[in-house]
Amino acid sequence: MTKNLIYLFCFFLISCGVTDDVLEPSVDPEVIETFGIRHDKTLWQYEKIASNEAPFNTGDYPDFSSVVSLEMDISKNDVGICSGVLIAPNWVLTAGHCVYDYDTDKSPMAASKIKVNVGNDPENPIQTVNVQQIFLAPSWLAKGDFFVYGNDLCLLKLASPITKIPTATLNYDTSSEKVNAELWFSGFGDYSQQKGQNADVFSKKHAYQNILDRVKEGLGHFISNETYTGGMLAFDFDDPAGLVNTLGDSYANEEERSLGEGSSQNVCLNWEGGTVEGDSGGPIFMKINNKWVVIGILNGGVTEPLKGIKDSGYGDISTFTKCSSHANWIKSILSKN
Ligand SMILES: [Ca+2]
Ligand SMILES: [Ca+2]
Repeated sequence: MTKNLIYLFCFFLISCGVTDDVLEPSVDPEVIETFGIRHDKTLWQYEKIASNEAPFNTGDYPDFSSVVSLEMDISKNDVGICSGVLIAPNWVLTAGHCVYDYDTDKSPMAASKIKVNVGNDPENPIQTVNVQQIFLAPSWLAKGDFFVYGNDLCLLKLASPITKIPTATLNYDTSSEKVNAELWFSGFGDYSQQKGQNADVFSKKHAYQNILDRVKEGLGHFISNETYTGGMLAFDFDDPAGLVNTLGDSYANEEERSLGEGSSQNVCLNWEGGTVEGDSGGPIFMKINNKWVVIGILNGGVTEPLKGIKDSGYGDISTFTKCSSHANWIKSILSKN
């Protein structure tokens, strides 16, 4: 591959003019350093989960085959990487910031710049489909100050249907995302910082679990006399020793506070993980009425929830756009197009 791989990810961009008190981490990060997955597990295990290989092929796990990778021609020398989920044979749901055009400084980019890869390995996709049209959530703007409104969503209408994989079901019920629920996330973010990974090839699909720590509703704002309301979901990446619990400790910076009040357990699940760059647009699944459904799309993360904590390491906080907050918009785009 001759182009650079640029894995897209966003951090909240809040300009508040307030200097936060920054705390030192309570433990030496060197002691518990990791990247995206538990330090005592290996990446191939998380890739196996995402492939629905036995024993991960029962109803205890979502079917991750609806998770697709997005390849964006963002400039002459760069390929952008994002993740998304197939919600109808010709519709992919992803994050709004994934279609930002760095060449023109506008959003969305031309639909012709995006390719959708099906399968677990973007280097060897089982199907590749072009995008016909991009629909940004109506209140989403390209500039970062809208990240906090829970509206970082985008629908891609495909040029031809994807028929080789099942579609995921979206949750439209705004009250069913329960704090403390078990979740699974899946995406194609960049694991080249893991041992044995090659930074010049696409990372494979991976999946991991976590616990929903925050549900933030009613993030309203006005644009052109219209009121729009978004929602956010969030979880933290707990370490096996229970030493770092960023959404459960007493320190919260401005970005973390914008996710609302709440607590978090210091429980590291068997397959706990945190998001990495390029996971943007990937879905979180929650079991509702005995069925795994998509409740959120990865938006990004909180910047340095504790001083010294590394991105995608223990303590990292991932933030998601709450899909049900945008049910009416999603339904209307799918029915009219
Ligand atoms: Ca957690
Ligand atoms: Ca926690």
